[in-house]
Amino acid sequence: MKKIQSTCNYCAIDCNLDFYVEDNKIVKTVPTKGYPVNDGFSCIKGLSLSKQQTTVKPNSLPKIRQKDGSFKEVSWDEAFTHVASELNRIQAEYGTESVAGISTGQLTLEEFAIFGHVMRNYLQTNVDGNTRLCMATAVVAHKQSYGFDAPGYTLKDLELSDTLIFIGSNPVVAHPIVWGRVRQNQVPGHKIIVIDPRKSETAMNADYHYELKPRTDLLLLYTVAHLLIENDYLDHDFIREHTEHFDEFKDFVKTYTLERAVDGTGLSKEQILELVELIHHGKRVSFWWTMGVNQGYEAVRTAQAIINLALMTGNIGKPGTGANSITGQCNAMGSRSFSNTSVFFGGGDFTNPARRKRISEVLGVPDEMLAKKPTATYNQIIEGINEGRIKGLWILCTNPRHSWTNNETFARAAKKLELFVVQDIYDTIESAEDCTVFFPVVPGIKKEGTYINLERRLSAMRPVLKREENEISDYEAVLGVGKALGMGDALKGWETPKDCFNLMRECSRNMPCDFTGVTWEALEESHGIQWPYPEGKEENNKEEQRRLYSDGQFFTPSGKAQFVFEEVRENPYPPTEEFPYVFNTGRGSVGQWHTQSRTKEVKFVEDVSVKKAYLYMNEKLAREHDIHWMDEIRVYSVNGENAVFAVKTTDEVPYDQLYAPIHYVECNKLTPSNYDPYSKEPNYKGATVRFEKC
Ligand SMILES: Nc1nc2c(c(=O)[nH]1)N[C@H]1C(S)=C(S)[C@@H](COP(=O)(O)OP(=O)(O)OC[C@H]3O[C@@H](n4cnc5c(=O)[nH]c(N)nc54)[C@H](O)[C@@H]3O)O[C@H]1N2
Ligand SMILES: Nc1nc2c(c(=O)[nH]1)N[C@H]1C(S)=C(S)[C@@H](COP(=O)(O)OP(=O)(O)OC[C@H]3O[C@@H](n4cnc5c(=O)[nH]c(N)nc54)[C@H](O)[C@@H]3O)O[C@H]1N2
Ligand code: SF4
Ligand SMILES: [Mo]
Repeated sequence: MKKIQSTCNYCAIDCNLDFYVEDNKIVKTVPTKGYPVNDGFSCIKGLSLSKQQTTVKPNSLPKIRQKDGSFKEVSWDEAFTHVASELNRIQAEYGTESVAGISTGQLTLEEFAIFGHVMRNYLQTNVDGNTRLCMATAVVAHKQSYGFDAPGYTLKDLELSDTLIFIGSNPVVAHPIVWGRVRQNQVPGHKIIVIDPRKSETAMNADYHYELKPRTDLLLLYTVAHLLIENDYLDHDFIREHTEHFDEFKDFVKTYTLERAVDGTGLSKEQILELVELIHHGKRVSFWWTMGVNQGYEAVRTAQAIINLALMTGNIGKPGTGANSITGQCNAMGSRSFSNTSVFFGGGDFTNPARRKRISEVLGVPDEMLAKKPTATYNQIIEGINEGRIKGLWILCTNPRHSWTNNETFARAAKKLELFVVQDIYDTIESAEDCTVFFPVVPGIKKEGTYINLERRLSAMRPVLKREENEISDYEAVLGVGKALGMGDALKGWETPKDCFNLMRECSRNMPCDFTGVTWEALEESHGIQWPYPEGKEENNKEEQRRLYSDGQFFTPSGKAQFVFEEVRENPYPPTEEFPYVFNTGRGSVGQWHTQSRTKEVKFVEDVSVKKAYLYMNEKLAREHDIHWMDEIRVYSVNGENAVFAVKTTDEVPYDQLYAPIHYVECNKLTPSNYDPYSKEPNYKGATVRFEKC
């Protein structure tokens, strides 16, 4: 029996697991002991990775749709030639930007890097990622406030903090290892505080739950800032030495009075004052935010309002502190700096001449071949298809027919495409229904590459199982199309994932995410390595759990963090007589993963999962409408669509909200085409609806 250590490719924790293999079958999966992230623990999804060995069809070949609508299986070479010639044809006929890609935060660093090289550099077109649906808000907030997209914390901070504040974050369900680390917190009297408009599983386990009205976080956070200032609960030295624009911020928050916040958030005066005191009395206060913050119409400013609280109280860069964005997908952190979508590989602007020169040298291609501007955003790509400007789309490792906001707009778009390549490990996903080409690729357990987790830790994915005939990886599929496009020397140095890793490593040199001290081999069987880890400075970075900003230095030109703020906006979808209920959406259970393509295969999960779309409704509201457990209702959304859901009644969701798990395609039928103005992340948790009993 062989033991192979690899990385779980579901959530952003990136647990490491030891796979025991016999006759090319996984016989046992054991969470890696001593691994600094999950140390011998994991959740059901990681433990069930082995289940995918039987469900992905062996020996499958790519398929091309024929004129009569049927599919024909072809060789990989034929498929590569077909896709390359269609990409060329469409660009020649309709213009360079008439083809686009949608990438992901769930592939390896090397896979989305090569996709970025082929599409963004060589074809000079647009590729956005499903990370737009998830982390874009945190990225923009970090860049503006810190000067680089660099979350500073390490998971150890969860154990060292005496005041942990979770805002729009439900780790009990979504990040079980984060919650496990909270449970290991030994600081006497430590307090867990949750800000969430419903009693989430995390709120149920917290010491304090502030059940504010949906979408009123920014108002609350500015008010808290105002009260901290009024009471002089500030770290003046930190503000003076390490931040800019505090005085303007101080003036700005003056109008955010307690009365205004009580009225807007629905919290009581006492609750808001209590929260202010909790922050003040904490010696090590940490703020943790996830999708309740990122997915909103004023999301970037809300994330920055959290950062502002940490800055003004000096709760940053020290053990157990920080304004900490929790990442969603296994390699969302990697995709943010290495997918070539909104920044160059390793970070830096497409318009910076020095950065262009450096990247062109490392990649060995002329400057003209490098991407010239950040990508068109996800919503612009879908709109572009629906408006007839984009005719070709290639998606990999994401299922937008289900997950995209107002998802009927994607369904319409898919039907308009002349070329629609879907690259996935299942041909049964909703997005594949209208594809013109399907690329079946192997799952994580059969491939190699690098992941970066939520605390900037690189870890190695290594093949656990050998591949069968015709089985290829995402990397090889993209490389195959690149070669068929005639990229020639532009693919020199990209031959294998390891070669690509070395290119990316060079691209990171002297950037905040510098990992030039990490080698492909050193990552294997390792404890993972957090960036930064520059070559020649390995000695300084020996500690296994490191945080950024301990010297108070940020990545802005002045080295100081920025207070960024703006007046609260009007809610685009306030509850009205016609649409009185807020349609809140999010994760349903620890076992279910997004669009369920993968976790449907796991018997332990499937056996306890509801088979049809459902939502949670307050008991009193249900009684008033004579609705009983699992009765069906039709829900009408402000976006003009409607869908049927079964009802689970509960007191954990307030009277004026419905909570729908995202694991059913009906959920995003009802979410709006509405985005944060800066990050363009969808306002997924803010639609309003009405309903009637079926
Ligand atoms: N089991 C499982 N785990 C997962 C995933 C999965 O699909 N399944 N997905 C992974 C991914 S990619 C991500 S991004 C993360 C997401 O992780 P989380 O963001 O923690 O999960 P969500 O359920 O989307 O949303 C968190 C909370 O936001 C709250 N919320 C809604 N509106 C508001 C508001 O206006 N203000 C505040 N303060 N809160 C609000 C919701 O009630 C919900 O409890 O989970 C990751 N982990
Ligand atoms: N209403 C609402 N909608 C949301 C959210 C919300 O909170 N509310 N959350 C949003 C967030 S945060 C996210 S991250 C998105 C997630 O949305 P998606 O990315 O669309 O969801 P997944 O189901 O993770 O899709 C991943 C796909 O990759 C495939 N896959 C798995 N492994 C591999 C592989 O190795 N190679 C390839 N090529 N394919 C593979 C899977 O079969 C699956 O089809 O959903 C977003 N949608
Ligand atoms: S899904 Fe997340 S918490 Fe669960 S095993 Fe995988 S990495 Fe760990
Ligand atoms: Mo996500």
